[in-house]
Formats: sequence, structure tokens, C-alpha cells
Amino acid sequence: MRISICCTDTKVEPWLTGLRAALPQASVELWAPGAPAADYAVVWAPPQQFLDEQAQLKALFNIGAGVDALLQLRLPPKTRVVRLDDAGMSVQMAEYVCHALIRHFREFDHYAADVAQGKWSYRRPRLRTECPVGIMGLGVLGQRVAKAVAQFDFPVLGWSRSVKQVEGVRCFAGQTQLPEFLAHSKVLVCLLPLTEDTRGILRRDTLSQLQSGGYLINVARGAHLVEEDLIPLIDSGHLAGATLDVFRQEPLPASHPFWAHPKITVTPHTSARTLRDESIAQIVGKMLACERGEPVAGVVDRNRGY
Ligand code: NDP
Ligand code: OXD
Repeated sequence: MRISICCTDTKVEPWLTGLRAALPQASVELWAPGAPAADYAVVWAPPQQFLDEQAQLKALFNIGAGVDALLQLRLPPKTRVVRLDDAGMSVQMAEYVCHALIRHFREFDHYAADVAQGKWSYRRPRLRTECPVGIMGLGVLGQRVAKAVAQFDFPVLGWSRSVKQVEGVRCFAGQTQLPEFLAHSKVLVCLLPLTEDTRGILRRDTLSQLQSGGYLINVARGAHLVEEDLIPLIDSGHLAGATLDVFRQEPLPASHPFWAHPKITVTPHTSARTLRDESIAQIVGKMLACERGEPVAGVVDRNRGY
């Protein structure tokens, strides 16, 4: 079995060492132009030349959950595209979202500001029943986040493409149920894949449908949000603020108004990092399953876009 690694913006040596150690019988090499044809590839943001040269691949393993950037490239038509399926990301995502939610709900930023001035002050406790959390995307990450949020007794709503039943979650599906889902949500968490259907889904008319005093947590992709629409909604008081981990342009340009806005928290696309050892174990397991002709989880449906 021949495996090619082609990852840009990533330290590749540890992936090479890890894959070689896990598959001693395979030939694992870093790709270079003109390299021999491989059976499988492990990729992150590969150049088009790689895909053009490696048209015979049985499967491409993306070392992330989102495949929006990969699907923009011209892919070999018969190659399966496989994404990471959790691999240690869902617990990180649950931590991140719960942290952002609780920091907002318990007004910890206000307490920090008071304490910084030496003030011992109290705020009126808020009711969880008045803070329903709507999660857009009930996939691997969205369901894990829903479970974590529900453990803090917030009412949880979820929205997906297909109809779902998830314990403890009031589920909505499809475009027709989007207005009802938004109208019943106060905190909105975006965990959708970026597709033609979801690009720009967080915009003035959708965010305006959230309950007044709403809060946005975007941990999916920057292009879900129409960035120009956010600050006016916050400054008008309709939204109380936002926590954003992803941006249309990353790194977020130094002049971007999100950096300085007092009600926007920015983090550098770090809510759920790819964990190398877990990911290598998952990818190797899937390669071996492919060799045995068995089905694997996380195969991307190119028509759906995720
Ligand atoms: P999944 O594919 O498991 O889940 C996607 C969910 O979105 C599914 O519930 C799906 O519905 C729903 N969905 C897709 N299209 C629509 C639509 N048009 N309308 C309504 N619902 C829709 O993905 P993951 O949970 O693994 O990951 C989600 C995204 O999170 C990734 O694509 C990536 O962009 C982002 N991400 C961000 C990270 C970060 O560090 N910031 C880290 C990892 C991922 P259905 O169930 O019906 O198919
Ligand atoms: C991913 C990401 O998609 O890190 O895995 O954004």
C-alpha cells in the first residue's frame, strides 16, 4: 500500500513519522511533484497539481472535519473523500461552546470589569428557561455540543437538513422550519458545514429572528456569517454580542472591526483542533477498512457538499 502525504500550512514530519509507525508494511512518503502514484493520500489544502497527478487515488483523507476548501478543487472523479469524524474534536467543541455560553449567560465579563475596579457587586441571576440555545447542525459536533449544553439545563433546540430525533433536543429540519427554530432560540451556535446552501446563513434577516438580546457563537466557517451585518445588530441592542472562532479571512486582518468591538470575542480558529495521534489512528483504521472492502464513516457526499 502506497500512501502520500500532502499537507500545506501544517507541520508534516510528525504525520509522516506517525503514519509510518502505524503502518510499517506500507510505503508512506511526503508528496513532491512527479512522485509515484499512491493508493491513499492524507491531505490538508493540497495544491491542484497534486490532485491532477494523483488521479488514481482510492481515497483522500482530509485532516479536518470541514471539506469546503477541498471541494473547491478539481478532484479525481472516482476518489472517495473522507473527512475526520470527531477524532477528539467534539469534546473540544463542547468545551468551547459551553465556555462561551456560560461566560455570556453568567455575565462573567461584567464581573471581571467590576473586580478590576475593586468593586464587589452583584447582578440579577438570569433564568435558564429564558436562554434557549439553538444549534445549527446536528452532526458529529453539533450533537456532542447539544448534549453538553443540556447538562447545564439550558433548553436546547437543533436544526438540521434531514429530520432527526435527538434526546433532550427540540429538533427542527429544513428551510421551512428555520424561522420557527430561530424564533425559539436566544443563543445561536453555528456548527454547519459550509455549502452553497449554508453560505451567508448568519445574516441580518436570520439573526433578526432570534429572540431579543440574543447571542451568536460561530464555530463553523467564517463565510457562514455576513460579517457586515453583525455589528449593527449588536449596536442596535438586538444581539447582546458574539463569540467568533472563524472568519471570512484568516488570520483576521489587523484593521477588522471585530478585534476592538467590546461585545465581540475573537479566537483564532482554535475551538476544535485536529489532534494528530487520534486522527492518525482513525485514518489508518479507515485505510485498512477500505482495503478489506468495508464501509467507513465520514465519506463526503460531493453533491451535498459535506
Ligand atoms: P457533520 O457533517 O457531522 O454535521 C453537519 C450537520 O449540518 C448535519 O446535521 C447536517 O444535517 C447539517 N446541515 C448540513 N447542511 C444543512 C442545511 N442546508 N440545512 C440544515 N442543516 C444542514 O459535520 P461536523 O459536525 O463534523 O462538523 C461541522 C462543521 O464544523 C464542519 O463542516 C467544519 O466546517 C466545522 N468545524 C470547525 C472547527 C473549528 O475549529 N472551528 C473544527 C471542526 C469542524 P443532516 O444531519 O440532516 O445531514
Ligand atoms: C476542521 C477545522 O474543519 O479545524 O477540522 O476547521
